[in-house]
Amino acid sequence: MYDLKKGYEVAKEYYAQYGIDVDAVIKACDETPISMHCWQGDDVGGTELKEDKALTGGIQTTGNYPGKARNGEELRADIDMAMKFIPGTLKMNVHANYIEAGRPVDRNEIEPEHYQKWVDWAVEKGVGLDFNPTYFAHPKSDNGTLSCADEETRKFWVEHGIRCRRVGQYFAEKTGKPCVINHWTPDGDKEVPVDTLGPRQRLKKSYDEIFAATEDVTGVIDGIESKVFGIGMESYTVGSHEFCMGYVMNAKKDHIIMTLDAGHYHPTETVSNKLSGIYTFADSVLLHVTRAVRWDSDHVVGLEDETKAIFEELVRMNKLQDTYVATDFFDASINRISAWVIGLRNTRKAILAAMLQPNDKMKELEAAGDVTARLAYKEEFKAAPFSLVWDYYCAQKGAGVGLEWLAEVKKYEEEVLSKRA
Ligand code: RNT
Ligand code: ZN
Repeated sequence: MYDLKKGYEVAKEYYAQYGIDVDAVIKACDETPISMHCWQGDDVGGTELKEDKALTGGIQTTGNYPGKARNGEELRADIDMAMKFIPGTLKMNVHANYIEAGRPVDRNEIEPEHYQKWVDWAVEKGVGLDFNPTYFAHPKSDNGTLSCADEETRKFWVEHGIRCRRVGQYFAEKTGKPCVINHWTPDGDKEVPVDTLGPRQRLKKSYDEIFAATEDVTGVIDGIESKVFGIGMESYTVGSHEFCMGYVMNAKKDHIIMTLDAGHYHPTETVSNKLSGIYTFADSVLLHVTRAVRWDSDHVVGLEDETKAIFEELVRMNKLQDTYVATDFFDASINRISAWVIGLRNTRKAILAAMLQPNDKMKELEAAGDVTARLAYKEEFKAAPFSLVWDYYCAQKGAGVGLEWLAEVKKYEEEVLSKRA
């Protein structure tokens, strides 16, 4: 290992030249919560006690890497392992299908206590809990959920949404931290339907009913997530971007916000480009950080241009503290703990990198019309000694410097994961 302290001192001097206080940046970065998704650990399978655990709803995990968690205990053990190597404030993002009731419980019957094991674990670790209704991977989700034309089915899913908000309140009460709920419905069609309006009107009605029935719920924020298409539903998505944006803006409720998943837009559209337009009208946004490779969210977050651009935008707008940052990916082709570590470390790195820039100086230059200097500054910082700060930060947090985590995760794979059938 090189001299971390020396490296850090050099970096501090480098950034100080541009008026950047590295210690203050590290503190702010460290305090920014990232909500780590539980579903990377078992390919979105969940812990419901039911026979058919097939993943439906137009999402897919690809790969068959051995060692996935088979129950809540294994999943939390794996999460503990991953969290050791992810510096900074974390929350845990639980999906409703990660229920542990000790008996089969259908989605319209879930109760807060069915998630007690997550609550106990979170309280012990001092992390907050977020939640997600699971409007997919269920026999009643095949012909639509909240937008379903069959009234009985639609009501079933409305009840699920209602119960999820009550679970969210319970999480908030027990952890003392707000619970961010993300509502994503897979509803869509392989062909363009003749009636494209009806399903959207029903989806609106369902959300209205969920929120009306739970007006007393406190401590919960609700993201509404849109999507461009799902596998098998390529031509029409009920909860499109326009629909979800319209719903949120029209709801005019502080707790109802937009969820922007980096993998849910056309290939040339970017979330980084949408943020300031939305923040002109909204006070808060929920982010699903993922790596958009052609479709959706199954690739581990990379420290790549779009990930960096998202956080640069948020930092430069001074909106990072108003944004709920959550990860969303599910790669089954590599060691799943490594997937978490790589993706979450990259998310944290992107936050740190965005803060370690002369953002005020660049704003000044831009305001003064010096577009030449603006470009010069932007480009210069792409080669700044970022990793010296990152390594030091990881060391301080005991999160493993560089690739130190890899050997430990491999050891865990050998000792624990490989023994799982
Ligand atoms: C799917 C959405 C959604 C899911 C999770 C598992 O396209 O991105 O957020 O990934 O609910
Ligand atoms: Zn998502």
